[in-house]
Formats: sequence, C-alpha cells, structure tokens
Amino acid sequence: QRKANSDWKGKPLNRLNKIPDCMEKLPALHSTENHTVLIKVPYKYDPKTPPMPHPAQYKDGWNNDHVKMPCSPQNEYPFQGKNNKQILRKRWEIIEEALLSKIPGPYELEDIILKYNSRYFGKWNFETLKCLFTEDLTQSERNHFFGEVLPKIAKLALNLPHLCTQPIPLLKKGKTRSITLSQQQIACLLANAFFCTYPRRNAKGKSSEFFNYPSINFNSLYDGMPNCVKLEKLKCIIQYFSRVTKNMPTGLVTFTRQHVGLIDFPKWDNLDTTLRDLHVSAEGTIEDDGEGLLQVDFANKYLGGGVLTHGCVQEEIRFLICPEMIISRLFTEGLEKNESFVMKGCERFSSYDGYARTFEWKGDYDDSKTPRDDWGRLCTHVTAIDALVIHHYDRQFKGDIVKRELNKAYCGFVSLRGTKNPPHEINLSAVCTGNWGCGAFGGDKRLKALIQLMAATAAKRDVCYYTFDDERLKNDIYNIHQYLTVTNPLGIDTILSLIERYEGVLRKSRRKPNMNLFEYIVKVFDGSLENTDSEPDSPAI
Ligand code: AR6
Repeated sequence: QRKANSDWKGKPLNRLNKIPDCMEKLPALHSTENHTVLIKVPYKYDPKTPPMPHPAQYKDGWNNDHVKMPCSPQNEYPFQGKNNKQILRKRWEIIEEALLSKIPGPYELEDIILKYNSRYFGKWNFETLKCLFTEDLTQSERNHFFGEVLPKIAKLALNLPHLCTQPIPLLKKGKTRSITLSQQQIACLLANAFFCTYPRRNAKGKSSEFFNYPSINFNSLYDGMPNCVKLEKLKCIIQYFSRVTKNMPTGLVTFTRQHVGLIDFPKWDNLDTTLRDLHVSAEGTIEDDGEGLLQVDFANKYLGGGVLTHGCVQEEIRFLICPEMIISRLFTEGLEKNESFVMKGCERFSSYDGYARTFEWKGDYDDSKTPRDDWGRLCTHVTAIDALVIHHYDRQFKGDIVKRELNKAYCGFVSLRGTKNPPHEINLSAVCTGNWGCGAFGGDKRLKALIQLMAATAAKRDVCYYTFDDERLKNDIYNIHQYLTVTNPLGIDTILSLIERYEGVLRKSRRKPNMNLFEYIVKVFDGSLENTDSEPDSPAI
C-alpha cells in the first residue's frame, strides 16, 4: 500500500516529465545494424499471445560475436558412455534427456544439473537449494514447485531452439547497441540459466572466454552455506517462474549498451549552465516511486553485481524483483568508464521488505497498471551506471575522479536519440535516483548528489532524489540546490572548481573535515572562511 508522501521539497513530483507522456513517437520496430530484434515484425502488442520469434527456424551463431547457445549443434560435452568410455556428445541431447526425466525434489535437481555439468561434480554444491526445500518451505509449497512449476520451467528451457531462433549478439565494450526480445524469450533464456545450461560460462580464469562478462548460470545461487538472504533470493526467482509459467507475459524488452565517445562528453570546465529542477524526498524508493522516470540502477560494472551470489543491496534487489534484468548478464560485457546500460520494459514480479541482511521476499507484485509503449514494453526505464569504489575519502573530490563520475552519470542520463535533436524539442523524463555510489561503494552523498544534478542538467533532465530516510540529507540537498540556482546562481563550471577547492582544503587539513562540501560552498561566498585555516591559499599555521 503506497502512502501519500508529504515529506518532500522542491518541484512537485507530478510536474516532472514522465513517460509515456513525454515520449517521442516510436518508429516502427525493426532490426537495424545496431539493433537486433529477436521477434517477427511488424509487431503489435497483444495481451493474450506472445510475439512470434524471428526467424521461423533456429539459426546458430557459435562464434565470438554471439551468445554460445546451449542448443547449438556445436555444443559438445564429454559423456560417460558404455564401458565407462568417455565420448563426446551433443550437450543439448544430454540436457534434453535430463530435463525430461522426473525431478521430484532438490536432490534429483542437483543430479540432473550435474549430468551436463559433470566437470563440476564435487565442485558445485546445492546446499542452499536443498535447505530451501527441506527446511524453509512447507511440504505443500515443495510439492507444488516440483509437481507443477518445475516441469513447466523445464519445458520452457527446452523450447529454446524454437523460441530464440536468432543468434543473440554480445553487447561488447566500445559500441552502442540494442537487443529487443520478448518477455517470453527472456523467460526461456532465464529458464536455461536456472538449469545452468549455458556453455563456456562456468570457467573463472583470466584466460577464459567470458572472463569480462558476468556469470549467468544460477549454480552460485544454489551453493554455499545456506543463509537467509540467499533463501529469499531463491523465493524471488521461484515467484518469477511461477508467474510466467502460469501466465506468460507477452510484451517486449529492450536492452541497450550506451557508449559515449570521449569527444562527445560535455566540456565540464566550460559549462556555465545552472542546475535543472529538483524534487527531493526522504520517503520513497526508486522502484516504488519512480514511475515514468528514468530510474537509476546503482550498478556494478558487471551488471547485477552479486545478484547470483551474496550481494543484496540496491542493484541486486532490483534484479531480484525484476528478474528479466538478470538476462542482461548473458550478453553484456563489463562496462567501461564511458558506458552505461539501459533497460526498457522489465516487469516487476515480487514485493520485498528489508535491505541487505534483512531482505525478505514478500509475495507477488502486480505490475499490470504500468502502461506499455507502442513496442509493447512496460514504461519502466532503468539505467545502470557503476560508480567508482571510494577507498580514500579525500580523493573523490579530485578533478579527474569527479569528472569520471560526471561522465559516467552523463552516459546513463543522456538520450542518444535526443542529442541529435535541437534542444527545444527535447522533453526527457526526469532522472530518479538517490545515494548512488554511497553504500557498498563508499562515496560521499553530498558530492554524488551534486555530480548527478550536474550530469542530469547536461543531459537535459530534472532530478527526483530519494534520500532513503535521510531527513537531514533531504534538507541539505534542497538547500544547496536553492542556493546554487536562486540565492547565488552558479554554473556547472564554477561548481566544479568549488569542489576542487574543497579537495584542496581537505588535503591541507589532513583531518576529518569540519564542514561538508555544501557548507563549504556557501561559506566561500559569505566570507566566513576568512580567519580560518580552511582555504588552500591561506598560510599554513
Ligand atoms: N531507492 C532509493 N535509494 C536506495 C535504494 C532504493 N531502492 N536502495 C538503496 N538506496 P548501494 P553503491 C540507497 O550500496 O554504493 C551492488 O553490489 C541507500 O542509501 O546499492 O553504488 C552493486 O552491484 C544505499 O546505501 O550502491 C555494486 O557492486 C545507497 O542508496 C555496488 O553494490 C547506495 O546503494 C554499488 O554500490
């Protein structure tokens, strides 16, 4: 139940640009050089029937530019034949045999997964999976899963050569490129991840083929000492499969790797624009209250971060409640500093409570009220940007580090379509964000808030900021925004130089700062810095 939120400041939420209202009309959907569409076009959203895959027959792409598919005829695997002789067999045939067999419980599920992953016998364990079904869920929940849901997940996985008929390009570094696929195709690909069928994705060494990609097979979710968080993660995954195997969603999703050429970044030192509008609130979360806005994923360079292992903070939680996001890991190489990743149309399936160690799955989430665009995608846009891990507090204020973060946020916020239009035609949705880079990655909240405001301004978007219950931060961000836009309007170039001056102060004082960045900025202008040792140019005492 959503509470009416009165605890906010700045521009009212309902006055921020939102999709679908502010969206440009979409062109007809079709594949182009940089956009692979895995379904048949022309396409029209039909709430009852999933779109047809394209082409009609499976086409293989076992090469360095495409996902190596489990059902590829070239996917071969050593198999213990008669008289204990090792023979090479088509791995898909082993997978088919395994998944068509009866799987009454978690022990058998382990056995079948190891049939076509025999190299990992004795290496992978399934303790968490077993714990879920033997200690956590009730007997009837267990029976329902193994009796009803699992056979359908198996069937969905085995439908791979009929549903995902076109080679899926790898979204490699250095190139802007999109993939559009149906929610049904994603479900099928995820069903394969659930059964750990993806070849070449388990080796970890630096020389392994997919070294610079996130993992995709779910074995890492099943193993390890069972802990509460992993059990809750599995419940989110089970919820997703229970839903899609009962009632397959019929829309589309687009994933885009966004690459900004180094010469295309704003010249931050010469940008005299003042900050765009802000809505800031201590209540609310990005996923619950960011409807129609460009929602930020506080990402890892490997998308999803620890979603399939131990992590359980903002990004992992988002991927667990919207599991379609997990499929990005199948084809997206680690992000570079000038890249972001945009996901349009991922559906939310679960509710949750708690955070990190207290994370708990709280049942179904009905996302059906979210409108769809002309491409049948839910109007939920999420942009993944990976902040820097901050090891030394002072250094994050240094010019080159600040610019790295400005550029990264800009990559996430910029509309590459929009950049070609004259500015007056652009009506982009506001960015919906919060303490990006300031939890697991240890950044300073005030600095990162300012950086995101600057980057959003350069990308022509307003900002909606949720401080995650931090009342003081809410007031501070509101006040500095008022100061920098009304009381003493300053351009981005000047704000940047103030941040660098603050870094000088920190470097000189060599102790915990006695004023934060925002206090410093105001003091520079009200003259109260005089007679203190805080200014970089003042003589050392
Ligand atoms: N809505 C708004 N604010 C939030 C939300 C939410 N749903 N969840 C958390 N916050 P963190 P990072 C606030 O640590 O530092 C993952 O493993 C809350 O104040 O997730 O960028 C990724 O895969 C929280 O402390 O982001 C990366 O590896 C703060 O946002 C790494 O963490 C930061 O959330 C990224 O770490």
